[in-house]
Amino acid sequence: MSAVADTLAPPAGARADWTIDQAWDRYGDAEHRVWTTLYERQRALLPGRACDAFLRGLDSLDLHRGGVPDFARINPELSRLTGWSVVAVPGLVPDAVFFDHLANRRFPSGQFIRDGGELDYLREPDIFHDVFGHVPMLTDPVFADYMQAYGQGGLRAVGLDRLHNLARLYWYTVEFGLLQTPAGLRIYGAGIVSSRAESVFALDDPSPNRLAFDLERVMRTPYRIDDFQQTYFVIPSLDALLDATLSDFGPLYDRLRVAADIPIEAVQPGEPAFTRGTQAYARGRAAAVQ
Ligand code: HBI
Ligand code: FE
Repeated sequence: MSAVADTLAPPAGARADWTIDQAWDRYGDAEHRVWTTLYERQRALLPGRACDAFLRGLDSLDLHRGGVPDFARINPELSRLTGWSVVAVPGLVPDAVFFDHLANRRFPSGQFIRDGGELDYLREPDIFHDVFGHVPMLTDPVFADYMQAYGQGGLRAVGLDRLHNLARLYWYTVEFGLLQTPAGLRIYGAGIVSSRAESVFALDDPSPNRLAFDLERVMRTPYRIDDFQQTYFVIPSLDALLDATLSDFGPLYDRLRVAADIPIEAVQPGEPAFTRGTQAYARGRAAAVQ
């Protein structure tokens, strides 16, 4: 077995594609209560904050009924809408495995749910982040196509050393993306929409930058994994996001090989900015840890 194959070996109990059974009937009352608490908090907060596609998806999948969603119950509707299905995995899976699932319209979701005592802090994506945060957008045909195109692009990039650039594209769109609408900026990113505090911070706080989405700019910009983002990128439409990924990345990758990263809090001269952030939040947090 080659070294790469060994590192791709799934954990005990998981199938070769790293999927496991959701075992929905093994969730206890406490876990169902955590889901319902988190769901009701976000459902009350998100109208006027989450984009229409997200809210429509949330309602069409009926994610409020019966606590932790049973994939066997939501997959038929999700598949009917866009051909996607949710599969359970033990946790983060290797990039190549992750991209292969996306390229085949399978969204890998954590099977565990966070503890009731840590509703707001999350080390690793749990089923609330994955199913409440990511799955409703997969009911939108354009976003569903984007996520598959992203997976296909990831599989192509696995051989190149561009994975960190692709991870930034995922982070600043799928996880922390904002959408421009006639009614103002709206959230489509799963990391924001599944977080009570960041659902407010990302739209209302003067601290972060809110910049116009540009594929190359995003791929040159590092991101935070431990705190609110210092910069959010705004797409003009889901179609524009899909179009950006349908271009040939070859020339882009050649430019990225010699392009320096752009500092996480920078606003480039002349670049379109909805908000030039104060970065007061990030500076306050940095000062607090010294
Ligand atoms: N695995 N289960 C899971 N969920 C993710 O979001 C995930 C992953 N593996 C890799 C990965 N994300 C990153 O490579 C992407 O952010 C690009
Ligand atoms: Fe996620």
